Amino acid sequence: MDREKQNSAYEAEQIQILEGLEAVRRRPGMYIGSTDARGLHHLVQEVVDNSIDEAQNGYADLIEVVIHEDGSVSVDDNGRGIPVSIHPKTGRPAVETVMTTLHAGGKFGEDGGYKATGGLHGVGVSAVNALSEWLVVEVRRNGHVYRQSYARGVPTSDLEIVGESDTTGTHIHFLPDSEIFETLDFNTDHILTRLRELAFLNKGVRIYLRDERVGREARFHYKGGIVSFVRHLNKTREVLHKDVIYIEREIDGILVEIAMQYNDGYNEQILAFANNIHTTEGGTHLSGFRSGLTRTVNDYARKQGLLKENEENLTGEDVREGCTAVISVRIHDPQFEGQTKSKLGSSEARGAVETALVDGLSTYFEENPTDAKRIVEKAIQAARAREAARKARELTRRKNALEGTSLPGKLADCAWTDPALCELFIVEGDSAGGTAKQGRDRRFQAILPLRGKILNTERARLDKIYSNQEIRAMISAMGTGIGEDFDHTKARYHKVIIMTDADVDGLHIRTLLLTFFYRFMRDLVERGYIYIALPPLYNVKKGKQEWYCYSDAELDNLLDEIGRQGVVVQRYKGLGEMNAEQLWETTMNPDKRTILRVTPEDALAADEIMSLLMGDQVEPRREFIEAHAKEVQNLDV
Ligand code: 0RA
Repeated sequence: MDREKQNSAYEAEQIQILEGLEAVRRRPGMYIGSTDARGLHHLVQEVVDNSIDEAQNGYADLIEVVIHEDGSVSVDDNGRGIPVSIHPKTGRPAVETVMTTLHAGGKFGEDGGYKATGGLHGVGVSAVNALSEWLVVEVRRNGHVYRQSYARGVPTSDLEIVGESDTTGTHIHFLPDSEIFETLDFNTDHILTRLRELAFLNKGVRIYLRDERVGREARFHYKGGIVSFVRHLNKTREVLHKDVIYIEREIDGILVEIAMQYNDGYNEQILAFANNIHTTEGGTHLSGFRSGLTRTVNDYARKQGLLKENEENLTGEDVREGCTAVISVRIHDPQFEGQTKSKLGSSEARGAVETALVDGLSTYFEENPTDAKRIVEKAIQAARAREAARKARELTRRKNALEGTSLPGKLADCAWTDPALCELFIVEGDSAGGTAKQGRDRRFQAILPLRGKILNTERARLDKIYSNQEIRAMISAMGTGIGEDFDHTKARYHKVIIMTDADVDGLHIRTLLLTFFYRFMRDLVERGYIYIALPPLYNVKKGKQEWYCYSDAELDNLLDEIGRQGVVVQRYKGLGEMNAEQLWETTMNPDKRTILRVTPEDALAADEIMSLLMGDQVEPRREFIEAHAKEVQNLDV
C-alpha cells in the first residue's frame, strides 16, 4: 500500500473509532446495562473476563485485581499479553486496536476456545476504556514491557517500550469516569464474591484481590473447582453423604460439569452457570438437571423397592429438598434471555445436562448404595411432609373461606389500589410502626409492624411456617400466597420496603425477612419488588441548621466541612428515636429517601448468613457474630 492510501485508511478507521467511543459514552446503558453501582462493577467484570478467557485457554493461571486508594482498579494476568504487532492495514499496534475498537476484544484468529463471557458482558475492554477517565495498558511480551495510555477511550500516547521483562502478561489499570457513573465506590464484598465464584468455576486459576483503600486481601485458588464450591455452600450444614458427587461430560460440543451433595436441611440450593455467568433466572441447563434428577431418583427408588408399586412418584420438589448443587456448562455462542439476560435459552443445553446427570448419577447410585438409600429416604420423607403441609394449607384455606380473606388487623393499608403505585413498609416493632403510620403518605404507603423475631425459616418446615402469626400477617398483606400457591399477579404492592433499626437485632430481622422472601416469594425478589430502607445514623445540629448523615464517612465529611464547634451530634439507635416528621423526611419521602433494591444475589447472601446463624454448627456461627458484631452498619445486605 502506498503511503497516501495507508493514511486515508488510517483516517477512516480513526473516524470509526471515535464514533464507536461516542456511541458507548452517549448510551452506556446499552453496553454495560446501567450507570449505577451495578454498571460500575461490570467494568471490573469485563476486564477480569478477558483474563479468565486467557486462563481457560491454558495460557494464564494467575489474575491479580487491585482496588487502589484513588478508587481506580487494576487487573493483571500472566497470559500471553495482548499482541503488539503492527496491523498492516491501519499501521497501528494490535493492542491499540483492541483497546479502541468496539467488539475487538475477542481473540484474533481461531483457537476454538470458549469465551468466558456471554450475554450480559462481552462488550470488550474497549467499552471499559471509553467509560474511563483514564486507562493505562501494559503488555509484557517479547522481553519488553509496552505501555499505552488513554483518556475516555482516546490514546494520549503511542505504544512505547518502557522496560524489560522476562515474563508475559497483561496489566490494565483504569479509573471509571465520574461524568458517566452515579457512583465510583467499588464494593469489596461484591467483587470478592464474584472473584471467588470465578475461582471455583475455573479450577486451578489463582485469583487474588487487594483492596488498598482498606488494606484488605483475599486469595482464591481451588484445585477442586465446583466440588470445592459445593463444599463451601454446605460448609455450615450437616451433609447426608461425605463425598461430593462429581460429573463431567462433553456432549454434542457442550461441556457439562455438575457437583452435588445433599444436606439434612429442607431447602434446595442449585446454582447454574453458563460460560462462567451466574444464570440467576435459570434456563435450559437447570431444567435439564431437574428433570434428570427426578427421573434418576424415582427409577432407583422403584428398582430398589423403596417406592412401592401403589405409591406415587416423588416430585421434583421432593428430590431437591436438601440438595446443594453447582451446574456449569460451557457452550459456543450461548443464547441468554429473561429480564436481566441471565436465563440460558440454548435448547441443546437441556438434553446435554439431563443426559450427563442421568448417566453420572445412576452410576454413582450403583457404586454407592448407602448414599443412594439415604438420598431416596430423604426424598420420601419430603413427600410425606408435603402431604402434611397440603392438609395444613387446606385447613387454612377453609378457615379463610369461613372468616373471609381479611387483611391482618395490624396492617395500616393505603388508599390507592393500583399495586404499581403502592408501597408496603414492613417495620420492626409496634412503636416504630406507630410513628411510621403517622409519618407516611397514606395515599400510597401501607404500614405493617412486625413484632419480635419472626420465625426462623431455616429450620422450620412449610407446615410450621403457615401457622406463624407474623408470617401469616405478611402473607395476607402481600396477597400473593407462598411456595407453590404463589401468584405474583396478586401482589398488592410492587414495593416492599423493609425498615429496621440500625443495630444487631435490626440486622437479624432484616436477614430473616430476606431469607423468607428468597425462600418463599423468590419471584418478588427477582422482579425487584423488595427494598431496604436506609434510615439516617446521625442527626447533626448547629444553631438552627440541621443535617442527617447515613454513614460514618458522611458524618466525618460533614464535620470537616462545618467544623466541630457548637455542633450537637445525635446517634440514632433505633427508628423509635425519630418523630413522625423526621422519619418521613429522612426515610420514607420518595423525593428524598434512598432505598436499596434487593437483588437475588443479596437475598442469597442473606440466606447463607441465616443458615450460618441458625444452622446446627456452632463454630461458624460464633465466628460470624464475632466478625460482624462491630460492623453492623457496614454489613452489605
Ligand atoms: C488477543 C490475542 C491473544 C491474546 C489476547 C488477545 C489477550 C487479551 C487479554 C486481555 C487481558 N488479558 C489478555 N491476554 C491475552 C493471543 C496472542 C498470541 O497468539 O500470542
